[in-house]
Amino acid sequence: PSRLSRFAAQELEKAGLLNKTKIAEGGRKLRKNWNPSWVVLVGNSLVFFKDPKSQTPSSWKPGNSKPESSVDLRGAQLHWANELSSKKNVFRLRTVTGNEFLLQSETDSVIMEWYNTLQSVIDRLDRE
Ligand code: I3S
Repeated sequence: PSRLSRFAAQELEKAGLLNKTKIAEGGRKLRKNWNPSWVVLVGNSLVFFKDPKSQTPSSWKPGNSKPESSVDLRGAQLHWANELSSKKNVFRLRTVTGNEFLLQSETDSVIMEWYNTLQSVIDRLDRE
């Protein structure tokens, strides 16, 4: 199965454009590299795509766009992290495998909605 098809049967909860940088991989610190990312919350996963605006129109077709990476939200931790960046509206998402991401939006309401939605999915998975 393609990397996309395993998400196809699950419920799409939210999608939008956020600034993203990965700051740790398996607990090992990484150098920041902020980039716009198309972020999709589907089922128990947060899926990252390259910013469609940075691609040519023909390369952005739902059927043939491959996720850049995805994150399993089960057991993940979410914290506001404005101390980790000079940018405003930053939160950190840490997975059970020790991968850490910062996500950011210039728009307060956008980042609040993402924070609340992600926290509710994480809480739901914790109760399962
Ligand atoms: O936490 P840091 O290291 O101050 O993060 C900044 C740097 O990663 C910087 O990259 P270089 O050090 O490779 O030039 C980035 O361009 C900045 O965006 C990072 O800081 P912010 O405050 O934007 O998260």
